[in-house]
Amino acid sequence: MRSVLLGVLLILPILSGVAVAHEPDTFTVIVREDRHDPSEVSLVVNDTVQYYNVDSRENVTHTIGLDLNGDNDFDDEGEFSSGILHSECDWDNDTDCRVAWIFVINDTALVGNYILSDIRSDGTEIEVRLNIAADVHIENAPEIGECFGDCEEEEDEPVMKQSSQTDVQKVMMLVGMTMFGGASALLLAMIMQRS
Ligand SMILES: [Ca+2]
Ligand SMILES: [Ca+2]
Repeated sequence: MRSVLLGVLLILPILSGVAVAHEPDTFTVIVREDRHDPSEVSLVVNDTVQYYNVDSRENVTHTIGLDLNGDNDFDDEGEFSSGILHSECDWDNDTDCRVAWIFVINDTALVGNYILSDIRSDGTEIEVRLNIAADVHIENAPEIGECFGDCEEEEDEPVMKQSSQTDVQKVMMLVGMTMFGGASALLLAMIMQRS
């Protein structure tokens, strides 16, 4: 019994560790004429964030990215961007046209809190936030002992079964003896009555 309990105690933290492990999520940001919905996204490595441009003003495009040196473009060292986002595309004639930036966070080097810029083609600009955290797993789960599994159970259980069988046998014997005693007394009483 103790070993079974020990086994359960060992398994529980592992199960909860699995439960805590992160499933990749996808976050969607709607890029509007005047703002992003939402204006701040917090996610972890292996998640995806997608920025959809729904600003349908004619000839206005958006480019979202990290402008580290503030020179209003995204081509300097350590910078990244969506590329130009249109509100609609004619993919038959322009296969490179994009309405969305699907940013897969697949590198732990991206961990950090960013202030991104959305630079519009009309010269205006807003700042939005993207917070990328490390995907923290429970790494210090209890060590799996040598006796993980059923190595001890077999030693204890037969002993328990044996002792419970013995108890049943004892009870049966007691019942049998009581019945035998009762029958004997009855027989004796009948014999005495006759004589
Ligand atoms: Ca720049
Ligand atoms: Ca530059």
